[in-house]
Amino acid sequence: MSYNDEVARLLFEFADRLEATGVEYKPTAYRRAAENVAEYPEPIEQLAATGEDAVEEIDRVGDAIASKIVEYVETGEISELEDLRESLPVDMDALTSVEGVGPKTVGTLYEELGITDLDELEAAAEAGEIQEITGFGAKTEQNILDNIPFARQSQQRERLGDARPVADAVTDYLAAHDDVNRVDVAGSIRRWKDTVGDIDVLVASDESETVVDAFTDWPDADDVIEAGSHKSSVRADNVRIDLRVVVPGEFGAALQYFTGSKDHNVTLRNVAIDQGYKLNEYGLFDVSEIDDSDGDDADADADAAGEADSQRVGVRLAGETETAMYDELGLDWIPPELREDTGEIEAAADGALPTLVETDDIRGDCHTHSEWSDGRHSIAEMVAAAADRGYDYHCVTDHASGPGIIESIGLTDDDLREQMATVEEAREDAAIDVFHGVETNIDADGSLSTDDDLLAELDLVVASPHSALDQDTEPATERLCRAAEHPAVDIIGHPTGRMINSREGLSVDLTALAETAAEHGTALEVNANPMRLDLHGEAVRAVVEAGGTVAINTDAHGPADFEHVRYGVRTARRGWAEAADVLNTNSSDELAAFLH
Ligand code: DGT
Ligand code: CA
Ligand code: CA
Ligand code: ZN
Repeated sequence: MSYNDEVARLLFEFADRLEATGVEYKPTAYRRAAENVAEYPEPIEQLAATGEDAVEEIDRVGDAIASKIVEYVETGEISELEDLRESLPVDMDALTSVEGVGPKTVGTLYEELGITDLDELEAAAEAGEIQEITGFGAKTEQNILDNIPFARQSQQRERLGDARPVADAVTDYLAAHDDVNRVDVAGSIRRWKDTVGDIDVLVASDESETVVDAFTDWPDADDVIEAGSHKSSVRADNVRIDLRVVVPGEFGAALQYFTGSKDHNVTLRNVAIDQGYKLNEYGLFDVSEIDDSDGDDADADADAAGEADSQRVGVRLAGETETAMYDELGLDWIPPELREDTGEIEAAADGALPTLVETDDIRGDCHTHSEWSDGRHSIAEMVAAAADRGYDYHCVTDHASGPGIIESIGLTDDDLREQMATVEEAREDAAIDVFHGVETNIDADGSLSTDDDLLAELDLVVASPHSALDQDTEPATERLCRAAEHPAVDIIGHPTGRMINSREGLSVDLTALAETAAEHGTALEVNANPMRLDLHGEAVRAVVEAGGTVAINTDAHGPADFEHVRYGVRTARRGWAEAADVLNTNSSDELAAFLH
């Protein structure tokens, strides 16, 4: 975790704890400051060394917050935060991960019932104690009880967007080591799953102990969980990282094995067995000439050299590269995103794998915000940033006012008409095409927040659900289908409204939605914000199979958010999407044609 992130995290915690004790307004100020600290481009410890005044240069950081930052840099703690922790000794992160439980509720639950963690919360809810508290009722209590399992699970898995930068950092670090021959991630992070249990890292080297030492010495590692001669685990930024070191000649086999998924590996192993081969983490072997083949069951944790040797039997067909592992089995190399045992092995055998969409195929973003709503930059700045990225066009889609949108943020129909002139100005100075749209809201019944005539005038319309996100499947599906059928709607934005690890979102009949959207020429969004990844991969598959279109958008609130596009692309790849399935791989002219 960068130092700035670490400081930001403490400020967020400070805000939560203030709010829990009933303080108003101040928490919001701390959160704003925390966001800016996290985004600040230079290491904050350098500013702190110059003094409080320098720290106050950061937007929205005043003297009270600046002095706490300096205190932290100098002493390693913030005494006021320590006091707050002592007076409210609760696991704030775990408790607030329960949907509907905010810091304020945590404060009340502690005061009234002494609840400090998820187990105690569950016990109190089961015993009916929570509904006895003033301001709480049986319904609230039941909601809490219903949401605890999801919260527990989300405590155990990291969002891809949090883990991936850590994985990039550790692989960069290892790649620079002299004794490291090759390094790659494996496991769910290589498959770009939306959440990961841990980060699996694989290194090819003949000097495993030196590499393990370098790994446990990684400056960003917060603690070492275990260290052996070929394996080690550390924790960094709250994620566990598992390292395995293998000899270069077996790197491809290990990479294939530890990438998984488990289901993919089981089916692949059967393909090998059918051909008289043996497949394991050490290689692919022809065992047809061996009478006494006892190698029918490869043990995942064969760490002892003797046991490993017993797995290296027969004639080695492949092991150094992953491509050769698949090739020797008569299969095309399968992109990791597809390795979920949902037909990819059959497709690889038939030479029928899709040519998956790539980040370089994306030619513009169709869902972005500016300072007109809750973005942080002017329209002209966003357009310039899009042009700098090499995009061919940029779409301005600020929030319309309506259900789920804070009044000060949303644009009324009049605001949107007024915005037209500003977009026109930006267009005149722009090196790329600018489309003027809106992100309007889909109400619980499927109606839209913005006037139909205005929607028809705009270049494009993103319609998204921002309220009533706990609807049942039937009304939720009807709601989104009705929006997809609206003649002015081009894209359904973040269709389920889920927030990974914090809100499940609408449980939609995705096949029905995909078919309706395909029929009406409406694209369904893959929102690339790593908090969302909505639609998820399986849903994208439904869209592709229905012959529909997805749009991979970052929902950028500032230029830095454009970087999230890779998460959207990877998610779309998990749904087997090719460039032709993606709206914004089109040229400006083709996009304009789709929008009409
Ligand atoms: P995660 O970490 O829960 O997000 O998911 P994975 O897929 O990264 O799972 P992990 O870290 O437990 O193991 C990494 C890979 O190693 C997994 O995808 C497949 C492989 N693997 C692990 N254990 C077994 C096993 O018992 N049998 C087989 N065939 N493969 C295994
Ligand atoms: Ca893993
Ligand atoms: Ca693992
Ligand atoms: Zn939205």
